[in-house]
Amino acid sequence: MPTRAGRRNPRRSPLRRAALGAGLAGALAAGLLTSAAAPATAGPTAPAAPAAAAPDIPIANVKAHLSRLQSIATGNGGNRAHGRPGYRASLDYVKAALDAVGYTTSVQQFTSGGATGYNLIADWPGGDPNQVIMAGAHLDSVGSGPGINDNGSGSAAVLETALAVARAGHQPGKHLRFAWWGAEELGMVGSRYYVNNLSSAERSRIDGYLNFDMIGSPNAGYFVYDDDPAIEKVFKDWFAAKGVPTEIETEGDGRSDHASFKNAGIPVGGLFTGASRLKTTAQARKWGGTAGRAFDPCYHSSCDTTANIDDTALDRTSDALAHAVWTLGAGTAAQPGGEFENTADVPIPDGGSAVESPVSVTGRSGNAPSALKVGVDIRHTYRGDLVIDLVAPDGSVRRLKDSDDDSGDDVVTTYTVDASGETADGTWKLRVRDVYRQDTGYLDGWKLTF
Ligand code: DTR
Ligand code: CA
Ligand code: ZN
Ligand code: ZN
Repeated sequence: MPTRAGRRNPRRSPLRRAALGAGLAGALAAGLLTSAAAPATAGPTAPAAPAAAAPDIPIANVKAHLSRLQSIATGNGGNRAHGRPGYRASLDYVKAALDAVGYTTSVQQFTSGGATGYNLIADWPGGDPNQVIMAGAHLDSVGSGPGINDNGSGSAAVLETALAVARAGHQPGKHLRFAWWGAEELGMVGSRYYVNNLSSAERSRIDGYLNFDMIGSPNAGYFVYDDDPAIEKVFKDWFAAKGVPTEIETEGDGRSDHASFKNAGIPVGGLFTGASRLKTTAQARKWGGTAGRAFDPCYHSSCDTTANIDDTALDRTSDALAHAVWTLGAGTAAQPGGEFENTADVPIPDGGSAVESPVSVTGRSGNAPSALKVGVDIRHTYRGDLVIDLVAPDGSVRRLKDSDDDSGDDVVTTYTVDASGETADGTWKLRVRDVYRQDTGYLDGWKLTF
């Protein structure tokens, strides 16, 4: 085993090394040190955390996205329609915002009406890949206008919720996927293409799809899709808690992208603030606005611009959207927060073979997070001698630290690794090796925090 040539730590006197050796020997004699400690069976030390509450979605951010979509339409012939440059420019805007904050995005291409169409799919790393919650909105407009309420409103609210997930570093039990559909105005073409191209296994992993098409109507009503009861309840309870009455959406079937998922047997839900139907007197009494006037008088018209939005409606529906994503994404059993540690001391052979310290993780469903914390506490007189690896339950190895010339003492730090590809439950190991002679130490303990 190599010995470091001429790079001894000046602070490292023979006396200091001898004292440490005696310390280790003394600890061994007292039975405090074991070579491969039995896996720590300490479960989550934190109480099972209730599902975290969704953050408020800033309406200013949502409206900033609408302004960008308006500019895109203005700069591309006045619309963002399928097959026109304004649509692809809209998709590029949304994709860039998501790529910038760590989403895994993909653009799915299809053809309709002789023109190329595109869906944008954005996966938030982590969560149980076998339990997927999707939220989506069609991004295309009709050819006659910029489509800011129909459906910039849904697109912007879904985008801002996805960005809020990233801002929060949110790690739900389920896997979150967001989608922006092409060619909805031609008959839900993009979403149907997506669902039809899922394998049956992929389809079975989608626990629910939430649709948001026209959620900022200027003469708004508050309609909740009358489809999956559990999803419907999440929305209705949220509005009830805010003192906002809702009605079930009776016209919705087949009228937007949720139909593509419902037809495949996937539970669906969503929100709608109304299109060309007229608001009744009774509805005006409970919601405000104007009776005898369409919920959105600019439906499919050139006047569907940024002026065609009711801020209160869009703020409420955006917050309800985020609430549903946080609530439905939490997973069936609220994931216990959780620290799993092994505090047994393990001596590290000087210039010798690697040692391992196991931790048994239990009680977690699905995969580990994309930001798994690995707390390490090693006492050593020359930390540059040390190579440290995290070994997942399936045996895959992640390098936490390489050897180097750092002559300092000890390694007391927390590493963050993307372990979202690993199942959480199982025996994880910290593997430590001292690759140079003359200095030695021991693993004092280590901890995984989910
Ligand atoms: N077809 C949608 C607008 C629409 C009409 N009724 C509903 C009900 C639920 C969602 C959407 C709609 C469009 O023009 O995009
Ligand atoms: Ca808000
Ligand atoms: Zn439309
Ligand atoms: Zn629409």
